[in-house]
Amino acid sequence: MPTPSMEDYIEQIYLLIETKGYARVSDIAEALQVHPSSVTKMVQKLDKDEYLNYEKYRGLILTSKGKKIGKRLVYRHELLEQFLEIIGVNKENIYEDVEGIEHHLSWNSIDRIGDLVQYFEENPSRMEELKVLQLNNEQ
Ligand SMILES: [Mn+2]
Repeated sequence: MPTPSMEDYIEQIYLLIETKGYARVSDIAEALQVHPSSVTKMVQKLDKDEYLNYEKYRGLILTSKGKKIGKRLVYRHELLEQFLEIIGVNKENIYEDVEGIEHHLSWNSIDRIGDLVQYFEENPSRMEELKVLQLNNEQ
């Protein structure tokens, strides 16, 4: 099992490869706001644990294990953003809140949150009821 920090790296590497086609150490450092030497260290660990293959001058590619996990981590992040948006969390809090909770929920909880998101998407009138309730609570 990857640690929370490893999950952050795998998630960002997956996103970078998906959007740019490649993930350089400098891009990962920028995305995660860390020093490039920390990235190199972590990338070596991820290579050792077979999440990716890293060659100093040729860059890195995710293994099938790394891709599979990366995809799930990106899905989890996006699902939690959708969830917080549905329950009415202010837009400016959503990204940071997801970064704070995403590593600490079981996949069981993620799946049940997925059901709830689907439930609200399929029943927009319930979403309206929730908004009315929230407006009443704010008064
Ligand atoms: Mn994330």
